[in-house]
Amino acid sequence: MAGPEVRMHNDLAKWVEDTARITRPRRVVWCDGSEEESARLIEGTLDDGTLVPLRQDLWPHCYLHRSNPNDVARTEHLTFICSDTPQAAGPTNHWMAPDEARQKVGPLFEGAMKDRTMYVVPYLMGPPGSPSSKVCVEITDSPYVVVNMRVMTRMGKVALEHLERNGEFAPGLHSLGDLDPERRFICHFPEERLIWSIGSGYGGNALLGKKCFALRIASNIAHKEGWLAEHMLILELEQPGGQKDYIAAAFPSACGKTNLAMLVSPLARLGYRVRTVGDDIAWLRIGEDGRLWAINPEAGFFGVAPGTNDHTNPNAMATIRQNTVFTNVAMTEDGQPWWEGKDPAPPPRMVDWQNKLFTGSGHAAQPNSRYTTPAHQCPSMSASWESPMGVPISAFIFGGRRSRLTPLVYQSYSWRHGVFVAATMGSETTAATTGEVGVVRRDPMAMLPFCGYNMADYWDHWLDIGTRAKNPPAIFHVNWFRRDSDGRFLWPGFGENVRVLLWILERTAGKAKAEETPIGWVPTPNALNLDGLDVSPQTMKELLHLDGEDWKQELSDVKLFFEKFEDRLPEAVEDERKAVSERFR
Ligand code: OXD
Ligand code: MN
Repeated sequence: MAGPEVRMHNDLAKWVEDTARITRPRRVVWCDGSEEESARLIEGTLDDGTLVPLRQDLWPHCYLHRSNPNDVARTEHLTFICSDTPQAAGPTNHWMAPDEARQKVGPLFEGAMKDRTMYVVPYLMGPPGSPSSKVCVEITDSPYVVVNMRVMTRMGKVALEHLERNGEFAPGLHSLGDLDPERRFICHFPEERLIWSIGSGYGGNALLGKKCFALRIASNIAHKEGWLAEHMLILELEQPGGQKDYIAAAFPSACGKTNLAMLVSPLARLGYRVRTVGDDIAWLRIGEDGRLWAINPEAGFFGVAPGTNDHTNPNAMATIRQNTVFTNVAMTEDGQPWWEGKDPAPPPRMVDWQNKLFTGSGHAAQPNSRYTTPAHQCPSMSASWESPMGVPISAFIFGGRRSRLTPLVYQSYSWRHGVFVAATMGSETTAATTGEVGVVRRDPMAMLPFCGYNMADYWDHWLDIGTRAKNPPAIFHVNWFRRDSDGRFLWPGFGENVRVLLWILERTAGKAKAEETPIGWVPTPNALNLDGLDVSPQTMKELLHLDGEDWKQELSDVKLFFEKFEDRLPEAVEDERKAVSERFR
């Protein structure tokens, strides 16, 4: 039998009925998103051990979940774009024909919810009342997913109210299945705005509003409708006198995105303050003023725990003190969550993420362990974070981990050149992806795993946005991770990154000193405000240095990368590659 099929997404009741007939749950529960419902769900998950209570006097309403050990990360090789043709998905996505997906994955849903409860979770991506917001419905058999969806999205009543108004929703069907990686599939059907996910309970594979809808499906919708769905944080930078500007930034996971979004400015006493609008996803539309206006479609943070502490991200630490679900962290003897880097020394006794006594070898917390926490609890949230029209973006920042190549910061010469810079960004891999750690992976716009259609067409769409927006953001590239010859980081990072943000903002205002180089505008050695910071002129020089030989190597790698896209590669992007190469001759 073929799996559930949805063509028109205006009949919720019918879709739910059809799905229940196929998945055969014990009962069906429609979620309203209320406090009482959440309390009831949590109680049930505490009874069956899905959630473990943490020490409630210190961590009120905080719980720990331990996933199946084989289910701890995004699984790109099992993630498919099921567009009508392979060309529509492009060479950087895994493609499965829609019919094949129906035949291969559909049957896995048959009886998958036997003896389980099927939850119907209506949710809204975007602020209530925003014309940019979208209604989705996730059907899932995981109460853990429901509890997390309530944190990450606006769930229940508010979504149904929106649905009543415009009648359209994007359906997503999720089942834990048997958690066997052999029967794990995350399928996206862009033509139907439909998602099927089976065999995983891990965040991005199971909380369907995030990567599956707000990026893979939404990037398709945005392509058709003329806007952008991006893997970007959004931050507000306030200057002395109160002027507020907004910056959106894209980095591959585990490059400090959440830390940057919640940065505590060491220059606050001078009036330079940073506030958070979003930490992971931005939806951007061209406003009447020709600028790009961004909303954060999410309502919570799904952050990586290891490395988070009072120094690296005090705002995140304050946010997660209550109403937070931790996944795959360790637990101290007295019931507190723990992960590598939380405190200078590990506690004397704890159990690791698999509930085994931690002996000191290996990791106590899984390296990709996470917290889901409500955004409104974050002390640095901007007053505009739920503004229905969004916030106007002055600059885009792209970046990755590069221990040698790229300078601390540089500015592209034009929108077109900026699209090239973003399209060719690369980063050394980390734990959030599966596979080898520490190799350079090209990750255009940090969208490699998230762009739901042909990446070359996506670049073309970016070029088109730049032509249509009369006042688009300036485009920059940063690298907080450059190392010296002994392997030490050259730049202190974290809060000090505000100094780079200030240079960026000054550049958008036509100020701040910069030097013309083959790759773009690079700050002159004393252009950054280093007041009170112990970074020597020699270090600054190293941070801004360009090595011609390294860049030639990089550009030949880029050429190879571009060849994958064959004749779909936009000419303008290829011309930019040639122009940069020419400047290095
Ligand atoms: C994330 C990711 O979880 O990008 O945000 O992996
Ligand atoms: Mn992300």
